[in-house]
Amino acid sequence: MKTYQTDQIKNITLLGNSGSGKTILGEAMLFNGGMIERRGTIEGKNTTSDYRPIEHENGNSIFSTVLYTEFQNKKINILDTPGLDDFSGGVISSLYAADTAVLVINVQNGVEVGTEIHFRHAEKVNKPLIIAVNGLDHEKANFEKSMEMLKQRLGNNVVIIQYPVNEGVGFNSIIDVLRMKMLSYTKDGGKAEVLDIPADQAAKAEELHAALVEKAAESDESLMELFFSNDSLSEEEVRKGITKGILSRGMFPVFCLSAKYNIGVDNLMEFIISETPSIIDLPAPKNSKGNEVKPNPAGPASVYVFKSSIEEHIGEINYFRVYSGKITENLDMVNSNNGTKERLSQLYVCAGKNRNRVSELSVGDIGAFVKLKNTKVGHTLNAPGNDWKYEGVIFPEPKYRTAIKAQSESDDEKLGEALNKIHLEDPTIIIEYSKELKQILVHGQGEYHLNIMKWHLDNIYKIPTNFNPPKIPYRETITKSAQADYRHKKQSGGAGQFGEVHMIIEPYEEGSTEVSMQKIGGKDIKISVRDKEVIELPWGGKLVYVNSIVGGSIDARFMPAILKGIMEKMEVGPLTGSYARDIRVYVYDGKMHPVDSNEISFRLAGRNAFSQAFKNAGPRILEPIYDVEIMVPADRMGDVISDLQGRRGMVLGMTSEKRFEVIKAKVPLAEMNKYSTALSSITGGRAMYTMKFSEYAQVPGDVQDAVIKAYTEEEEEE
Ligand SMILES: Nc1nc2c(ncn2[C@@H]2O[C@H](COP(=O)(O)OP(=O)(O)O)[C@@H](O)[C@H]2O)c(=O)[nH]1
Ligand SMILES: [Mg+2]
Repeated sequence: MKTYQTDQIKNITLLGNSGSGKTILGEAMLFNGGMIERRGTIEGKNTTSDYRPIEHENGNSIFSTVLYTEFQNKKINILDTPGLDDFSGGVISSLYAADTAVLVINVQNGVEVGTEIHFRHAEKVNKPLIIAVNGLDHEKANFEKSMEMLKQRLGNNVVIIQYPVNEGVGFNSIIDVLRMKMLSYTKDGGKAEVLDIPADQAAKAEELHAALVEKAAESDESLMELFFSNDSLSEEEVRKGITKGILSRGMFPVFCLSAKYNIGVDNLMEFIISETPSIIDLPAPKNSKGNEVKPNPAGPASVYVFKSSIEEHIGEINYFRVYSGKITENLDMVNSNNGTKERLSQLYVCAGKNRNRVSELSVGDIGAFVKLKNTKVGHTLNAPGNDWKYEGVIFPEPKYRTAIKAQSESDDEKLGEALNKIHLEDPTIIIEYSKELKQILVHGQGEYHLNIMKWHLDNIYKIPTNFNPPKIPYRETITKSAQADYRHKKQSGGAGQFGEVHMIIEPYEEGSTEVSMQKIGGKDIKISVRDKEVIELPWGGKLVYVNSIVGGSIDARFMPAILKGIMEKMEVGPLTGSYARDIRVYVYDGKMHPVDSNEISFRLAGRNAFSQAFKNAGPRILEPIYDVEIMVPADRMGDVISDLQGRRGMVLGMTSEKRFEVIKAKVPLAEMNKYSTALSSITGGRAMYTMKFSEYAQVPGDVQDAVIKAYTEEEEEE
């Protein structure tokens, strides 16, 4: 296979709502490049991109797919993405690997939920974007309405390069106001016949041409001056302006397509080859040293793995993009994430599940390797002697969770392995083995996302599982001071046991200090701090352990045993068995026996004294609170806020951004169960949200009662 040089390579990602025709467009691009002999269809389950069993089952894309094609002796790498927001991981990593996003619009519907969401993803990473209005052959095609919606929702940088002459059934002609030509297709599509603009279209074409020229001029000062002095620009000058406009996201040009009939696709490919940015034009990525890595063919070899997958008969495949130098077969590289040496024994370029062996890849190109030992998505490989790492793909935080259990215990180990593989292929599925909750938790982007995962467990891995409600990691703490004495004594037969501990416990707050006098039950107890230990608890919060023994009533050598006893109770809180936190303990008095005192005795005395004191110290249950940020269209804001209030949420603020409102709130995790599904039904799928752990807070009294009741019932059952 031919080696393409950096200036011969363009990387695009296809974005857009589910059903807009991304996969079919990718198929047409492969066909036009001579990569495939006939175009597959969704219904025929034979497209290059949707090759996985779940995609055949569902009739749409679930994973992102790497494709490539050739056009005019240049290479276009294409990343086809899933349209549903639950699978945004594939969209985000594809945006990372691509230089330009092609936003596909279903012209029957115009701007849909997924259109807006994908547009936001591209906006977030400042990715240049062009628009392909697809499906113009459809009887319900409505280009005018789609344009109106595009301008209204995506703004005035949307500018027409093409419009359809005869949308609807029989659609075959497009006016291109950049070239000022008409593109006409036969019923087989493919290559356009380039004709003069017919008289009846001249006025409209002129008007749109003028608008395009003006927009192109805006992107460059010298073009603007030329435009003012000559009142027009040459096609070459307009193209220069468009290229600049796309690069700065000052322009989102619109093209016309029927991907199904392969109409307009050749022209779009030509435009991508000639006008969209390549790796050379885009801001260089930064390495771990904060230095820009210029796309230098003579530089040290460096690649970033943006996607991993597991394929039948082959195993793990890693897809990478070359950031510097030249990648050749049998090159020795070092994984800078874990220091492993890797030899690139086999190098491929991929179109779906089809792989072609290559011997060399240039900067900017996308390829794949197999059989690496320790390299996974997110890793960087460098020529030996270099330890660059890139900032990398930032996947969205999980926002939906469930507990999972194999139906048969004998599948437990197999389930663990399968879940690890699933995470490798889709980093937005996160597996957590919670010792605390005694559950395996699976975190993802939504209910549908996890149902698809379950489909894979059932059908591919053949492991029947059940989803269960995830438990909440509650915490326990106290709200006031309390005192307890406990004597542990066993003196019947054999060696005796004796230990007596007097302690006071109080709530610990960050920055607070020990007090010298405690008033307990009307009695003043003097405290003199001799020693203290601040323990950072592994589950969050602190325990402060204060030794204020006076007159040697307990030997210092027994203090660790008392602490051990306290910690046993901190790990299994007295209310619900949850971890306890934020408590200060003063051990201020006690008694020893000259013969019978030992560590065990003091451990038990410490544990029981602590437990008693805890119960009298106004114990409270704490629950995890999450910071939730919701982007919502203005007309649905009221509904979303009242729903949040029903979830014990506290709305902190609202701000307006370009095309939507942003609500910030704090919501208990216990109330966020199935939120993605609920939000979607309130807003017709038009909202997006993120959630992130914020802090622990006390639960209201009625919730506390309910939680304790549920815990007690569960304990009784066991
Ligand atoms: N009429 C018509 N149907 C199309 C066109 N492009 C795609 N489709 C159909 O729309 C459906 C969804 O297409 P697909 O490529 O899977 O959309 P994706 O979800 O964006 O990848 C399929 O049934 C396609 O056959 C088009 O240009 N015209
Ligand atoms: Mg698709």
